Amino acid sequence: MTDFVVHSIPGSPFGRAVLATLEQKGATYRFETVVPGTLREEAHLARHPFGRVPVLDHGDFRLYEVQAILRYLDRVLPAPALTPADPRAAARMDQALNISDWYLFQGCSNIIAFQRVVGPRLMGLTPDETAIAAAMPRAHQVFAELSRLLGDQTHFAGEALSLADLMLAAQIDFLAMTPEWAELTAARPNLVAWLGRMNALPALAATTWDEVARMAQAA
Ligand SMILES: N[C@@H](CCC(=O)N[C@@H](CS)C(=O)NCC(=O)O)C(=O)O
Repeated sequence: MTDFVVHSIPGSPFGRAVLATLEQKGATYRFETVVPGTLREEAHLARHPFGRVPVLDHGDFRLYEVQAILRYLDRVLPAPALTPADPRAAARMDQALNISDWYLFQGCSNIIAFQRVVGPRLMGLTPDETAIAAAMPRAHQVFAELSRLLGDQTHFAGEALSLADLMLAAQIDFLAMTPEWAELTAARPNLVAWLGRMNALPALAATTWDEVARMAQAA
């Protein structure tokens, strides 16, 4: 019996960040599928007034917005800690989380990963090459900055895994499935090595699109 319920869509990178955090904490949870196309319907708007996923239920407490969910999980499930104790390392974690939301997702992966992976797989769409090409300068800017911030550290907030790594890995793993990945990382081998370390984590292996689709079927 678990009191964590994650409402999401298999394939959602935001949903994966939440699931990977629960896995990393060793928590048990239940996955509830939100059917794509029903996000603006009353039943889902009652969970999330902005019609997005994921939503977390913890007993009678309901929460949406991934950063809030991740920090909440790190407080109620304190081990292993996923927020550095050092204020500067914690600030780097927060910075990386916001880069993920504001610059990596918006205008970069919501275009490139959508056009290359999500649209074709979920909706049978043909990638819009013009939109992808227009997003590449932004993608290079974001990858250059992420590479600079990571430097020769093993993780974004230093030497320990943090919430930022789980969020960024969930987003960046999608871009790694696109042909643009080679160009974006050609001069940034530290990002390739970091993603390799992330994907070796059981928490990320347990939350790939296919694994989450299996969870959805089993529910
Ligand atoms: N700021 C939101 C973003 C969540 C988000 O954009 N989720 C995507 C799925 S990965 C979504 O619900 N998209 C549906 C839509 O835009 O209609 C959060 O942090 O939870």
